[in-house]
Amino acid sequence: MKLTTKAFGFYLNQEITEYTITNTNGVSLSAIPYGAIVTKIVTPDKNGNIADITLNVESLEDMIAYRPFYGATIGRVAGRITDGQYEIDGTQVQLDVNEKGNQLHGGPAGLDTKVFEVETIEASDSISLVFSYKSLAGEEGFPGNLDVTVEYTLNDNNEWTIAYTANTDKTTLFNPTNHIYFNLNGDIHQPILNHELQLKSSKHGTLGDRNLPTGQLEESKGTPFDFSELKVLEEAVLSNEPQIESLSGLDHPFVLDQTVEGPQAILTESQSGRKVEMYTEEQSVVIFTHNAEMDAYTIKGRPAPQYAGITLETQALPDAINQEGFGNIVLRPEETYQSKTTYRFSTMK
Ligand code: G6D
Repeated sequence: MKLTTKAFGFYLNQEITEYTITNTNGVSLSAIPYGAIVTKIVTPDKNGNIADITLNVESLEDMIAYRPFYGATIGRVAGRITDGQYEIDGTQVQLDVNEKGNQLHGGPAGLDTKVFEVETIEASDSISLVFSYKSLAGEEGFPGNLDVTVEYTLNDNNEWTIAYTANTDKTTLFNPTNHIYFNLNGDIHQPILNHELQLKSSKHGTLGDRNLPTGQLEESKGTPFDFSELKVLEEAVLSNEPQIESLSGLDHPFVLDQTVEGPQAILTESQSGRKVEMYTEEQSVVIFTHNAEMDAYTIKGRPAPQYAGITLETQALPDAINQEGFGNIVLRPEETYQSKTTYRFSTMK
């Protein structure tokens, strides 16, 4: 195992360092304290050729200017909160809003825009980057001073584990995720439609006005949302199912079966032979297939194309605070939030 660092850029006169953990199999993970953003993950394909299997812009300037959420830590609450409002213990809370009157991904300056402190932990078969940040009461409208740590560990079994811990001094909400986009082709200019996906999920959430969850969970069996067996993404993403066609792809939460063993998700691409298995303690995963070309910025000289990557965003269901039966994202002062998700990288023949 090896840990290296290099200068990545400057933010508010502060140098931002990129940390790279490389294991003995040639798998590496790089991340920066700005937004605890994962800047790349390099893995070998079945022939031993290494490539970055994530989508990201190429500079800190672009991350700041365009806020694409690529690889970023999302919080305090991932996804959309209807009208940026909720009621708790008889009190109405109005959050800062940033998309069509709703709050998306933590608000106008969510955790993905904050500079975290970093500590490193080096063991014989793993290295961890521990990012910590104190989110002050009132930030983005949320009550409570919130101490957050996001720990990334890469080990010699090619497992990347994300461990979140948080404490608050006043009742608040917390439902973080990581917005990593995978492209197992190792080239973001080749769409992910050729990837295959399997999910241990039998229900998905539907979306309505302003992309907000309708509050309905529907059975996926026999629909384009059915990923009970490995299925080529193109079949779902290009389907004319109204929920999918109106968004030009997937942007939906899937409820993970709680009674089964992981991995709860498997993503593969047969030409490279690359495979990602996802294990999580979370109840759901949001699958987003980068449904539009992003031409405001370029990556390797070209706009980020439609279907440049796929996210597996583990979390409690979006808008849980306003939807019956969507799970609990309330964090109280006497509690400690803890949650882990692991992505395991391997190759098939
Ligand atoms: C998320 O669900 C959302 C998308 O709608 C959004 O556009 C993206 O993040 C940036 O996955």
